Amino acid sequence: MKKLTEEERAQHLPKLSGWKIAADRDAIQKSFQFDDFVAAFGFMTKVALLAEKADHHPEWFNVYNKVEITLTTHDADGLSTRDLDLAKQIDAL
Ligand code: H2B
Repeated sequence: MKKLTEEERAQHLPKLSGWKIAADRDAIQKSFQFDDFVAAFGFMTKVALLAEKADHHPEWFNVYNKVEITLTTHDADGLSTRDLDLAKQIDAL
């Protein structure tokens, strides 16, 4: 797995809605808010199934109705196309 080049970042990252580059590492992050815990956990369950299928897993934090997701590729020590793909799939849920 290769890290995204500067050209790839410039081309693809602006197209992702709501995903921000992390301040302290080479990763993208987005916060999601739901009506309640059941809705948040239902979303996490769907993301977990996508992640397992893609063999690419999020780092995430949940409290009640809020889910914060960080995507990075550990095998590449930074952002790769796998993160872009998973971000798009998450946004399509
Ligand atoms: N998830 C993420 N986010 N980055 C990885 O590099 C990664 C992963 N690697 N899920 C996969 C699993 C790897 O460890 C397994 C062995 O395929």
